[in-house]
Amino acid sequence: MYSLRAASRAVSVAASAVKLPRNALTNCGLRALSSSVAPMQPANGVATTTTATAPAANNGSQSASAKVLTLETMNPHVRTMEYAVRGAIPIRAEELKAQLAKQPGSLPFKQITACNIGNPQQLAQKPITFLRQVSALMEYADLLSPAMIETTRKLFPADAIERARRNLSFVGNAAGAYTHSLGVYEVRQNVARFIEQRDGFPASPGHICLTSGASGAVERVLDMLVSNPNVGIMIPIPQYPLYTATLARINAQAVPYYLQEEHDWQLSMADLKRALDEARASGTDVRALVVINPGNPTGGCLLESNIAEIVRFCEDNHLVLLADEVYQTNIYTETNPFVSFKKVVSQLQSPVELFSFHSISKGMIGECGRRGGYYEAVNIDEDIMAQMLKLASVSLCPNVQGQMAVDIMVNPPKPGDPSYEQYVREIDDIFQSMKRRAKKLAAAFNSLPNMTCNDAQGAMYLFPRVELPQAFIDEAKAKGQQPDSAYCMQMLEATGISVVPGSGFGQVPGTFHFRSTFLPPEELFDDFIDGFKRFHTGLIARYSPKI
Ligand code: DCS
Repeated sequence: MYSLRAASRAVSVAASAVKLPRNALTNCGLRALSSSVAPMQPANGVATTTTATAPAANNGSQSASAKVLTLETMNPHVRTMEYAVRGAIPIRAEELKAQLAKQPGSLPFKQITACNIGNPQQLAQKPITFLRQVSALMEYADLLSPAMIETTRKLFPADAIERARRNLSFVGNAAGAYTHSLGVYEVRQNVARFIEQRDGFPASPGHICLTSGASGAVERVLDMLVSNPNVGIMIPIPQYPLYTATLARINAQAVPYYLQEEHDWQLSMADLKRALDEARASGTDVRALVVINPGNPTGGCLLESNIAEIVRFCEDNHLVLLADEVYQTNIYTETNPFVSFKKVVSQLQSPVELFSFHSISKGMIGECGRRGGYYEAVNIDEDIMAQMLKLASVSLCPNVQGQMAVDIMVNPPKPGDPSYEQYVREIDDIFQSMKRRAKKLAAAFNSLPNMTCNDAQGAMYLFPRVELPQAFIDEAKAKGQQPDSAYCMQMLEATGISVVPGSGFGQVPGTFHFRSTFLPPEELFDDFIDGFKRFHTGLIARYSPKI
């Protein structure tokens, strides 16, 4: 079994054993976050020596008990990968959670507050009723049979019943069967209509591919782009570590550009140019630019004028544009409304090759575990589209319930439908609550000594900057720990709050951040903030020079 301790060990070994793709990344503080806080430990209770297991039949010259698959023999690119969102701190949080379950009262807090991941339903966000009604009916289609339909009508609104019937007809009345590898055609048609209505420009189902979450979509596009280890992909710093992890796994170069913390994490064209020029001058074959808008972990939302500059930049510099737009409905600012890259590319009639990504995990839908998402391919060569279909077909199809949730996200109940009002109310309640929580947490962070935080214009996270006292930094370094990781680990041990150190996303060297979601339930928010404040002010007081 894959124990927590083994997982923790894997993270720390990965972190300490290998380098990230290019030194540039270590220059932006994106490196081993976990080795510093989860030093390799013997696995208690787990047989670690091969003598403990029965020797396998082996006619080779190796010792009979030697494993074929070891840290030394495994794929080094997988070993290199790091993914801090589920790194050493969340792994320790799982251990503490298990301890609390076994021995309540044994820790200075009552529960673990998982602010390390944008996983709203884990923190008690209610699922959207219509989505679950349709899913339930599709899962147990007997409820739609003549024998049961009268009872079903008493429990489900007519439009949910109708939608389930229609969606089942798209999949041959078999929700458990494989679909087309690009996803159900009718769902892709609805995605195309949604994009057309959002942007005012045509979209085609033939250019849409449904995927198991946006993660699958991003990985597939990166797989297509990277043909040799010298290929570079420009990524923002700070970034969502799916990008660095995937680039490490497929052995490509991450070319970092910096977002500007002092300007609400906006993207600087000057820094894009600097990063591209430097990478190309050093021989890297830079092929694509990733933009995350709204930003993770920053929450920054790009202005339309900036998006247009980015499109022109890609055109001028022969770069494919990857627009990660999974937070497109999580926008809390009036000044920076969401504008899609597809819209701007269409407005400019740009020939730039664009992939844009969306997901059911975010927004107000929050159905992370259903694994639904899509990408739209714009201006992509038809031969490449055929290759992408082949690539998709190897994984057979994205999971069906994820596809159906995409369908509801892009084609929700309409005015006049029985479920319309409830749907709109549920979405709006979640949205307003997220907006309040975003403001409240940023205000709390900004009220504290040694801490500054930009408001979240969008997404689900805050990325505050912490001025760690020199004595704390020195102490962490003396123990071989990264200071931001040590800070986050101490926060977890003192409060049960699990966040991710800034080094997991990348940050300007010498600065320290952490990422926290603002997803804890509103009724627990004051306690959550109080716990954090006590921890932070206590730590700052303990380590600051006494005057
Ligand atoms: N892109 C961005 C910017 C994300 O933040 C995430 C998930 C994804 C893609 C992938 O999402 P799905 O595969 O679920 O569609 N964000 C992770 C995070 O930082 N917290 O939660 C998950």
